[in-house]
Parts: sequence; C-alpha cells; structure tokens
Amino acid sequence: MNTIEELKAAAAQRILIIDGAMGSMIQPYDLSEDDFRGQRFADHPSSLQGCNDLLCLTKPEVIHEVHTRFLEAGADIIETNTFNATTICMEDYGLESHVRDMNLAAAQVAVQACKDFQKAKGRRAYVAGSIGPANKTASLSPNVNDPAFRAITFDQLVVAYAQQAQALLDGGVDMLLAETSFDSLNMKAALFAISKVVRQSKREVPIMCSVTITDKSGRTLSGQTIEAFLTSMNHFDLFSIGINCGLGADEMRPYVEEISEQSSILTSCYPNAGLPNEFGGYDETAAEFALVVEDFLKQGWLNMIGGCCGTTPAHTAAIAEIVGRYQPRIPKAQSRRLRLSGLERFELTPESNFTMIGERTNITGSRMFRRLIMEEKYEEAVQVARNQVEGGANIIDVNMDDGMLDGEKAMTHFLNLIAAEPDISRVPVMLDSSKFSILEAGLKCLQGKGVVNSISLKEGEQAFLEQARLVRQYGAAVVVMAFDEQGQADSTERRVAICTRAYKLLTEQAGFPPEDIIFDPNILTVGTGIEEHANYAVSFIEATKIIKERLPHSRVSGGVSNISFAFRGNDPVREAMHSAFLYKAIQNGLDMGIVNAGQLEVYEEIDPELRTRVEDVLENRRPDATERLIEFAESYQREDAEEEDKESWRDGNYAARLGHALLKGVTEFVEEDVADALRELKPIEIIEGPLMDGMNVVGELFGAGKMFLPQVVKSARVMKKAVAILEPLMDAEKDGRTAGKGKIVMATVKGDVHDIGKNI
Ligand code: THG
Repeated sequence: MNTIEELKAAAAQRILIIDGAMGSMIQPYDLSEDDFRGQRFADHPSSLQGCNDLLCLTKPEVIHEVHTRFLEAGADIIETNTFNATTICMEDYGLESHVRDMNLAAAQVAVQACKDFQKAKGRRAYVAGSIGPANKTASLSPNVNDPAFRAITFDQLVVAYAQQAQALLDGGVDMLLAETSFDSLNMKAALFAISKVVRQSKREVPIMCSVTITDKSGRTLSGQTIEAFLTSMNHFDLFSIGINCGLGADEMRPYVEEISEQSSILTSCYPNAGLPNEFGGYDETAAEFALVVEDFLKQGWLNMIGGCCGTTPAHTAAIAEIVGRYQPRIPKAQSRRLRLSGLERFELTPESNFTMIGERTNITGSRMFRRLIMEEKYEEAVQVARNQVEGGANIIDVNMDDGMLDGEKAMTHFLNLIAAEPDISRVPVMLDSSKFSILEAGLKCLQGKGVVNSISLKEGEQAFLEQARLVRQYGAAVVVMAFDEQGQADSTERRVAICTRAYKLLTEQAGFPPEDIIFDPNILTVGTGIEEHANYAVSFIEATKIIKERLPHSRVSGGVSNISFAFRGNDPVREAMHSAFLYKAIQNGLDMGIVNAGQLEVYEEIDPELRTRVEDVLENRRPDATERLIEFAESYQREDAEEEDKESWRDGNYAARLGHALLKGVTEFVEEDVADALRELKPIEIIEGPLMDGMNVVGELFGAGKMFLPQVVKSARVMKKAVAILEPLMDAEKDGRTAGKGKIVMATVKGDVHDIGKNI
C-alpha cells in the first residue's frame, strides 16, 4: 500500500488527528538570539531571533521534542516546522540561500520523531510538509495608488513553492499540506508547483489544502467566498480540503459545514484556540476548544481535526479523547456541472437557461475598447467591463490580440486592474486569444476558475493535448473550437466529428472532466450573398443538438455577433438576427454565448416582418432570403438614422411605458412614469395594475422560452425600483390606520434556481 491508500484506509475507519501549533510551543523555550543562530549562523549580518523555521537547523532537538509531545498527545499527522520556509519569506532574514536546507532538516526531524515514537509506542504517524501562503499576495495590490501593481507574481510563487516542495519530499515527508490560503492565486501557484515536483518525483503523494477566513465577511482576504475557493481548487487531485487558522472553532462553524457539504474529498479543520486576546495570545482552554469541535464531529462534517495558533498538546489530547466516539464523514459525490468562479461561484445547473459572456472587452471586437487600450486609458477600459457585468454578463470575455500590442502585458495589466473591482471580478473571466502565451499570461492572474478561449486541433493532437494539460494545471475550463488540421469546420458532420475527436482526447488522455469542456462549433456569418454560407446557422444549430446528445456533460457556446457581420452598421437588424438565432439555438441546447450583454433584443419584440425575413435567412428557408432581408434592412437603416423608432415608446400612456420598461429592463424612466401613474392611481393600484401586468407578460415570455433569465432579472430590477418609490407612499397612507406591517417569510432551497426570485 502506498501512503495515499494507507491514509485513505485509515480515514475511512476513523477521524484523523492533526497536531497543534508550533509557534506557541516554541515560545516557552525562551530561545535567545544565540540559540537561533547556533554555530552555523553565528556571523549572520542580521538578527535571527524569532525565525522559527531556522530552528530545524540550529535547535533540531527542540523541534523534535515539540513533535514528540503532539504525537504522545494523540496526533496522527504532524506538520513540519516550515510554514515560512520559502525564499519569499526568508528574504526578511536574508536567509534565502538556506531554504532548501531548512526544509530538508525540518522533514528529517519530523520523520525521525515519528520513527522514534513508533518504536516506543508502536503507533504509525505521518509527516505533512507544511507550505504556508507566503507573506505576499498575488491577487491584491499593496499600493493603493496602483491597483495593477503586484508585490509577487504567479511565476515567482511557483519557483519558490517548487523549491520548498522538492526539499520537503527529498527530506522524506509523507504528504504535503498547502495551508492557510488567504489568496487562491497563491494557492493555485502552490498546487501548480507541487504537481510539477510530484510528477517528476514519480511518487504518489497525498496533497492537502486548507483555506483561511479571517473575518466575519465569510470571504478570504482576497475576496472569495468558500464556494468560489472550492471551485478554484477543484482541478487538483487533492487528498483533502479544509479550513484552518483565522478564527476560533466557534466562528468557523458555518464554513466547516459548507466545505463538508460541497466537497467530494476528505475534509479537515484545525482552528485557532479562539480569537486572539489584546496581547495576541490565545485563551481558549483545551476543554472549551474540544466542546465546540466535538459538535463538528457529531455533525459528521470532518475526516481530520486538529489545532492551529495557540493550541497545545493539551488541546490535541482533548480531541483524542473524543474522536473515537464519532464516525468519520463520508464524502459526498458532487454532481457533474460546469463550475467557474470569480470572487463568487458561477454554476451551470440543469435549470440554467442561457449564460451570457460579455463580448465588449475585446480589442478585435470593439473599436472603442481597442482605442482605450491602445491609448492606455485603462480606467475607462475597466468601465467597459463593468458595463458588461451590469448589463447582465455572467462571464466576461477578454481579448488583447493585436499585432501592435504586447498582448501578454496588456492582458496581465487589465486583469490585475479588474481584480481590484469586486463588482467586476465577482464574475469569472474568459481569456480570449489565438496566442497561447497570452492565454497563459491571463491564467497567471486569475484567482478564480476561468475559461480558456480557445484551443483546437489546428496544429494536431500533440499540441492540443499539451495545451489542454497545461490549462488543467492552471485550473481553468476550456473552449474547444471546431477546427482541425484541415481547417475550420463548416458542415454539420465536420463540426460534430471534430468535437467528438476532441472530447475523446480530452477525457481519455488529458484527464479533462467532460463538464469542463465547452465546444464552439463555429458561428459563421450568414446573409453574405455567398451560397456556401447560406446554411451556416442551420448547421451550427444541428451540430449543437448532436453534440449535446452525444458528448455527455459538455457544453456548447459560440460568438453570437459573428452571425450578423454582413449587416455591420445596421444594429437593429443585427440585434434581431442575434435574438432570433439565440431563440432557436437555445432550444437546441446552446448553453452560453459571447454577446453584447445588455443589448439583446427580446425575441417577441422584433417587428414581425423583420423577424420573418431574418428567420428566412437564419433557417435558409428560401433562395432569395438574403436579398429580401437586405431590401428590408435598408428601410430599417433609415429609420434608425432618424433615431425615431428607439424612443417612440415614450409616446405611449404610463401603463404602456411601464410595461415596456419592464419588458426591456429599462430603469431610466421609472420615476417619471410612476409619477405620471400616481396622478390617476393609488400606489397599491399601480403595483397591482400596470406593474403586475408588465411582470405577467415577462413571466409568460420566460415560460415560453422567449426571454432568458438575465433579461428577466433586468425586468425585476425595474419592478424593484418602481416598488421602492411606491412603498414609502403606501406606508404614509397606512399610518394610524393599521397596526404595523406584517412580515412575509419566504424560503427556498439554498442554491436552488428559485433563490434568484427570492433574492431580487
Ligand atoms: N468563438 C469564440 N470566441 C470568439 C468568437 C467566437 N471571440 C471573438 C468573437 N468570436 C466574439 N466576440 C465578438 C465581439 C464583437 C463582435 C463580434 C464578436 C462585433 N463587433 C462589432 C463589429 O465588428 O461590427 C464592433 C462594433 C464596435 O466597434 O463597437 O460584432 O466565435 N470561442
């Protein structure tokens, strides 16, 4: 049995115990500057007192003793004294060049302690090589004036973590524990480094991963929710995932529960001994600690339990006394779903209607965005991203492909900037480039789980597999374009054949889970007047349907605005084409699309004559379809030029205007229209009359698949705004008449699609 099998077997039998704090155990030894220095560092130019990681070299007997005390108290797993033993942290002491020795020595002393203990007591214990988060974060700028600045990069972290992991493994640790993650990008860099080192070592090593939540926001320091964190780490074949440090057990409770709920692997938890007192000390006694922790065990949330800051062998012993009474958690299989993350998780559920990917942050797809980037007007460029998210984009597509630009640099700079905007970075990023080096530069900036757009079989299987494996190591999902050595697929058969071939390669050879694969069967331009193009939309939709049937768990996406390039300059016609295309494509299984979020026409609202002519083109229904659309489009162009059509809805009565605003999600005129309505109706009558009428239309269209969820959410925003105006008026009316407001309690299943309705 290798270590993984051995530990898995043990964890299936019982809850394993992780040791307690190293730092607070070293303090009582009262070690002097000379003790820290020992002989080896007697002449070191700067002070070394307090550099605990150094003690494995200069006072190994102390560290051996601490390990032994935790083992005697009942620990199954002890952590090496290497939390800060990276070149990054050791720079503070000028000890970078001794990092390998520190880790080797720390591993050896811990392994020796386990061996000695086993000899004496006959019980096998394990050594986990501790890898801390480092003292610099890759996702946040320490400089308020320069939000794109980073004190450390992904690449620098990978080098440092790889060196540490290598030394720990060479020193003989049984497993690695990347812990106290306050920034998922740091953690992803650690896992990236570890996977490289472990692959080279040809050993199978259990890798544990642990996050920390530092305040009551329930988010990591870099802003991720627990769900988003779990999603960001999901690509890695971890032995266990859990939470430590930051909080005492009591405050950790909801997060422990969440991790337990949402992980398909073993879970761990090692809290501090309460919150620190005003002197930075920890007061929670072993008995108090055990009392809280016992409830976690009773709930069946954990497979491993231990202590972090301030916990002593007494705490370990208190845990050891109770663990035997409880069964270890049985990990739950999670459903196969595409899960992405920014600061928050984005999940495609079976109920997900349509996912919008904002297309505007693309310098090849927007003249404005291109100009802003070229002129380095990044602040305004960030605003473009924000507008997409506000317009309903669930993901934003970022493209910096231009011959005149350092694409890697621009991608990095822009992503670092939006990382500082929580209202933007809450959504996942889709990295869009035809250059793999730009995609890779982008991957190094995302703490969340993003999407690479795209890879293909253009350069053959080997390059495809290499890129896919790398994407996976960075922890992203992937868009695969229907492109192969012969070129772009434009028939249904070729579209399906290439996607099928890619699916097999990805799932069978690159270790890609099918739910992380998004196929793009090429949305190509129709209405060009070229006969070979006439069937492009039909074929895309046919291929979509077949792909969804034959390639389980995969998703289909496409660049929707491509379809209408032939009508450039005529936005009403283009929007009608997008909307009619989406209506059909979504019915046939299209899951997501790169679109101009916020500017999608509602299908039912398209002028019926225009719609017929558009659908004739899209569905390739008649040989003169394109001609007839062009003819009709000309009249549209004129109208559009007069800017008449767009605002004509403002001429209707207030009921019609409110109905229109609800349908289209226009919040701009709500005050005006509500004020008008108030001249004739009481507040409650406005809500029950024109507003509810409008929402009923929205509801019917949604039920019929003619509006998608993001559009409905925009309608709901209009409703909310109108009600917010009316509510105080109703309260004023009621004053003195009724005995106070009633309360409505609304409950839905957490995570269920109905939450949306409740929350808005
Ligand atoms: N598949 C995948 N990725 C893609 C595409 C795809 N990425 C790029 C593109 N296609 C999708 N994005 C856009 C973005 C903008 C436009 C079209 C597709 C667009 N722009 C206006 C135009 O060119 O007329 C620009 C108008 C302006 O300058 O403001 O239409 O298919 N995987």
